[in-house]
Amino acid sequence: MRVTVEGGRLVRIEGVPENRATPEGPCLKGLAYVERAHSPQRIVEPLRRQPDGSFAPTSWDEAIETIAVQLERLRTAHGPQTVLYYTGSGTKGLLNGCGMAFWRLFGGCTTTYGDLCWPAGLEATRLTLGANTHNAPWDLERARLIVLWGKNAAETNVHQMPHVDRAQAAGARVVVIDPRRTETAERADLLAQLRPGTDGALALGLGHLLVRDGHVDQAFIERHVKGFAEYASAVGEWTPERVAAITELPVATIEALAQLLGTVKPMTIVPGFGMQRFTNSGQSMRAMLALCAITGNLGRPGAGWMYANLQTQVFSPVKDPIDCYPPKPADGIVRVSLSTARLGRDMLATADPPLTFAWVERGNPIPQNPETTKVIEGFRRLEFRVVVEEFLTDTAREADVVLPAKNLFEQTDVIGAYWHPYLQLRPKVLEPPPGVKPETEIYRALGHRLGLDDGELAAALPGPSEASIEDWLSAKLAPLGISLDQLRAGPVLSPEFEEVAFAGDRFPTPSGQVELWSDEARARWGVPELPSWQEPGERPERGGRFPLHILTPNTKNRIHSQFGNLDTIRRMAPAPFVAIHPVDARARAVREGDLVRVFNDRGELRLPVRFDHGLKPGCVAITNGFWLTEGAAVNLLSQGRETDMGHGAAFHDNAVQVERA
Ligand SMILES: Nc1nc2c(c(=O)[nH]1)N[C@H]1C(S)=C(S)[C@@H](COP(=O)(O)OP(=O)(O)OC[C@H]3O[C@@H](n4cnc5c(=O)[nH]c(N)nc54)[C@H](O)[C@@H]3O)O[C@H]1N2
Ligand SMILES: Nc1nc2c(c(=O)[nH]1)N[C@H]1C(S)=C(S)[C@@H](COP(=O)(O)OP(=O)(O)OC[C@H]3O[C@@H](n4cnc5c(=O)[nH]c(N)nc54)[C@H](O)[C@@H]3O)O[C@H]1N2
Ligand SMILES: [Mo]
Repeated sequence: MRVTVEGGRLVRIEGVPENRATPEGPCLKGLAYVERAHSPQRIVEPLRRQPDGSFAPTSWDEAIETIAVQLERLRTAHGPQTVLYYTGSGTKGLLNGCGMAFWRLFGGCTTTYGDLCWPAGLEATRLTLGANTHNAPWDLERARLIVLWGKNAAETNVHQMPHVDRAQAAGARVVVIDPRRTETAERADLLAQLRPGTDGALALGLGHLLVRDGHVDQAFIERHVKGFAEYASAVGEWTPERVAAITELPVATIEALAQLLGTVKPMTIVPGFGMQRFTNSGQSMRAMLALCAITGNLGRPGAGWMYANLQTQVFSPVKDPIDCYPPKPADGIVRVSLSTARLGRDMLATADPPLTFAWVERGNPIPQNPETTKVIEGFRRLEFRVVVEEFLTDTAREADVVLPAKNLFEQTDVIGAYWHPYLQLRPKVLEPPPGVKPETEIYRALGHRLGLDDGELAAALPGPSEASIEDWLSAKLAPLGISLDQLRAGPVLSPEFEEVAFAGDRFPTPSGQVELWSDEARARWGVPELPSWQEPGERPERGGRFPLHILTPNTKNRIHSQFGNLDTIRRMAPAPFVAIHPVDARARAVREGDLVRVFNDRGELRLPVRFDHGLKPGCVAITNGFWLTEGAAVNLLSQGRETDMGHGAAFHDNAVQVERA
């Protein structure tokens, strides 16, 4: 982003054409930072909870003193691992991730493993291809067939759409596979609205047809694919008729899809994150990935699997998935023992030592993690809670002390990406409001008060000056051969950047081949060595108590629980609603605009209905990220359940009923 500051205020945000992936500039949310940076709702001083439950401003000295007294008391009583250090996916960055260094100096802490976002797909990809990397974003323009599978790029990856458009203008076909008719689907030549959670079955059925019709790349398979013979025999039972019955897609649609996949090359599959939020989704992603392998659509321009690009995650543990798995080799300091997907339940069950203190930073776990009720219970059970936040979120409202957070314009950092291959400098362009300190300064102040070793503290965290921060960043970047001066000049391609991933057909798996057969899948996750499909854990039953499938996708108007509080966004998306197909509404005597209860045994939401003729009947949809205070925290309905691999969260394995309120 190129930002213009006038008189200490942000006045304009534009694109940076040097970043070839995002030249058009920001979406609505990016533009809304003009409002957000100076929002009157921002927390601009520490807040202390009062006996009556309200918050009152307090000084930094008092806030640090209060927190330090609690930390010392609870560490003495239970040891340092009584502290839960929880971070989410709010602003990321090389420096922004420095908190763990503080907690190590404190003596240790407890933290989470897994992730809310993408791990089932990451692990499926790693098992199959050996690494999570993909062709350059703009390479998509060379595809002749683009399959947007459970991905709504028009809302969640807006910068991908110009590449899709240009490919399409050059004659490419576009397929969308999604239970909802999304904005992305408006571009599609073919939309397959399958039953949620059945993607694995569809993929195995497509494999069946590709093998049956000889639409496979024998030369590629012989040299580079492990387990094809076993796979070809396993897909034998996945006939179009059986797959149609499972997916609720017409046989003709399945045949048409297979015809496209088998005959149009090069093909890129762009799988999203939505379809890997099920208990069966790692295996489903492996089944989908097999389609690239058997058609030879890997390691070629315009071809491949565009899921996640970790090329720029040069300083994140996600690079090494082993890091995200429990049990972590015990270093006696950090206990990595809570499943992010089961945060509430695991907080309540933790013993030896029990959790008594939480520090939350860059995340809003109460509405965003599964099973909101349990997460609230987990937080309320603690003796003391600190939340570092820009706004009074649902999680901040549970705190004993809220510390104000700087925003991304107020401290220099280096950032990577999920999808594009650039590392970028994010220089400080605004002074934080007078009462706001960046996390580094919060930790330094707390460290001094706790009597942590000055030298160690100084080695772990930079000082407040720009020079100190730049030295710190430079030291971290040096091993990568990147300098701050280079980054100052503009976006820098990651040293790991490849225009075409897996070019030369080198796959860093144990066998060096694409592994349709993976011994590690069985050994690590207890799933079959070959891709397979089984029903998701929670299946809506027609005629049962909870017959509807609830989807909680992302929206162009927010990033998860962020931005919804701004006027700019409110104008576009004033209030939450539940989308329902008129057929399902009529069966419940519900009219457009009626207030309904959306509920299951875990919770209930009361929302107005909006008809959506483009939704697959049997599904309802509420975008995730609304706050409890807005009455639409969707995770009141979900259960803390992990995906079959990678310790992701199976948000979409979730059945509900809808009734007039
Ligand atoms: N505007 C905006 N952009 C974002 C975000 C945001 O909050 N707002 N969040 C960012 C983050 S952290 C993430 S993880 C990504 C996520 O972005 P996406 O990958 O697009 O993920 P979702 O929106 O969760 O789901 C995408 C689609 O999957 C569909 N879907 C649900 N269940 C199934 C299924 O069983 N099968 C199939 N085939 N499709 C299914 C949903 O209907 C939805 O349209 O977006 C990123 N970009
Ligand atoms: N039901 C359902 N639930 C979902 C999903 C879904 O599809 N369905 N999607 C999941 C996914 S993919 C994700 S990634 C998660 C996201 O969930 P979270 O990781 O909790 O992320 P956000 O909701 O974006 O909240 C981030 C918070 O960090 C704060 N913040 C931003 N920058 C900073 C900073 O520099 N310092 C500090 N201290 N705070 C900062 C913001 O104000 C914001 O309140 O939600 C997950 N939850
Ligand atoms: Mo995410």
